[in-house]
Amino acid sequence: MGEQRGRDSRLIIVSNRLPVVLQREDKGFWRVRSGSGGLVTALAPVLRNRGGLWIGWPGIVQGEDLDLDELLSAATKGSGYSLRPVILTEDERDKYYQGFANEIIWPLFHDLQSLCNFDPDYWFTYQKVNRSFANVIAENSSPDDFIWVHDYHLMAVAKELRAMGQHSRCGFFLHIPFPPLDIFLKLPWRFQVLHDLLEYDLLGFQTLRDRRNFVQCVRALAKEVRVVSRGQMATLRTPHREVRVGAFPISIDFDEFARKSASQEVADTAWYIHEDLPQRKIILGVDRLDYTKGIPQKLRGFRTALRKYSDLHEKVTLIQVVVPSRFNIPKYLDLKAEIEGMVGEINGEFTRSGWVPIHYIYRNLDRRELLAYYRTAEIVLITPLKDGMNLVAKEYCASNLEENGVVIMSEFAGAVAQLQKGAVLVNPHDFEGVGRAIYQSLNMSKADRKSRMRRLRQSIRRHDVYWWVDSFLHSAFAKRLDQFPLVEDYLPERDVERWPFPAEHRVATGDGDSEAR
Ligand code: ADQ
Repeated sequence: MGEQRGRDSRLIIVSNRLPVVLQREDKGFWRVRSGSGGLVTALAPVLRNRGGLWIGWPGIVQGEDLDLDELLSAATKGSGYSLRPVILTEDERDKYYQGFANEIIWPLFHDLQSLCNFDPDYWFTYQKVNRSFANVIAENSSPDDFIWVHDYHLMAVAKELRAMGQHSRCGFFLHIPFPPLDIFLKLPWRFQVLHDLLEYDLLGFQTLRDRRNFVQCVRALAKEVRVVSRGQMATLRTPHREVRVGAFPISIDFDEFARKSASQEVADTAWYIHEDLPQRKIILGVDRLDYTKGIPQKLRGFRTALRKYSDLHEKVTLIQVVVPSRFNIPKYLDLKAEIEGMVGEINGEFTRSGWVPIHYIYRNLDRRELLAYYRTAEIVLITPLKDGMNLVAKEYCASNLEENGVVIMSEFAGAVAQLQKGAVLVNPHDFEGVGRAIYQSLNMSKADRKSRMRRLRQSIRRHDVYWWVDSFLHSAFAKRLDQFPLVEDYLPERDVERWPFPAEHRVATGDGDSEAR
């Protein structure tokens, strides 16, 4: 079907957030910078020069005094694609984003149903906002375009588009896990959500486990659907359409990470980090502040290692980076307090003159610093209770140019399906096991570390983000990324380095100083 479409059909990416963060500064200036997080990291390279469109919420609510169109077009000038905003009211943001997405679907799909707040108002607003997204898509697309919707915030967009009489090809990728039937059944709107998803032409999941969970829910809740499974893909025949369902493990731009990690500025920063911690082996944790990431469990595992193996004292340092996230939700603030309390306790128990066992960093790191930590660390410790994929594991491997690092990873991260042969696997609830894995990894032979890391790097290099995009587009639309039109006058090579945006842009609003434009 894709082949019959016009050659100029564009790729339209739709996600809750646009890949930018807007910040109000002094004197009424607004500042735009590129967003962080797994989705942006993965999709950033994809639209770079394909002339497509990215539709999403810019993160501010209705009523702000700014010229959004001007700001967004300045931000993407020369990037080869454009951004279209979906504006939310404060009430919509609270109930759709913080409510339905982050207080219902996020915990439920990570098997934490006891944390869900099943407020019916959230569901009502979720549908309304999905309709607003569908409206913006309908206004800005033609029937030949390919619409690729991302993540759990937007499960009902295809249904809304169909209701408007729009029949463009629509694919959907879920970045988080899909839960097993007995957990999905807890959702008060389980029939609607499942049927909404069946309005897409392709549904992509991170792992075969997620795909299997989804198909099991369809078998149980949508009896009218016929399931035909064939290898990696399943086909679901509903009374109206054929829906393909597949597993597409998301990845990173491996070569880009490897190249940037090899740069002199990253090497220099890495050298300073080690210089400040002489004779120490560094264990690194990098996680968004989130209860799914298992940060307290990681700290308990580390404490167990220090209690049990006294020869680690004064020889290891855990550098735990926590990226601020969702701080408007009380549970996240509680988690922050819990983590900081534990760091304090562990440091209080073990610190000696010249040795502090945990270095805790609570802020966004810039790319150079992040890569320097990846390059410096002997071990990366990743302990989510459940995770769609986990890109940090892949980024660490891509940056480990010396091929001597060790990945300790939770059995419950989606990345395990791909990385299990090279990583040291742990159950994050088993503190003794985590402690043991730390000890064994620190004592692993050089040859063992090298052969494991080689295997990991080969697999991630082969299945990088471009492979992910191509596999998805091919399954959804019978297209490869390079079949979308190339934009001739996109960024010169030197500016691509600084993608997504050539520089930070500031646009004045009101009477502010406009020279900074
Ligand atoms: P996240 O839950 O955000 O993503 P993850 O996959 O670990 O989780 O990605 C985090 C991203 O943030 C990484 O790309 C990392 O480089 C970046 N980052 C981490 N620390 C940072 C820091 N201190 N400063 C700046 N950037 C930082 C969701 C799902 C995951 C899934 C991804 C992609 O929860 O399971 O892997 O989407 O699908």
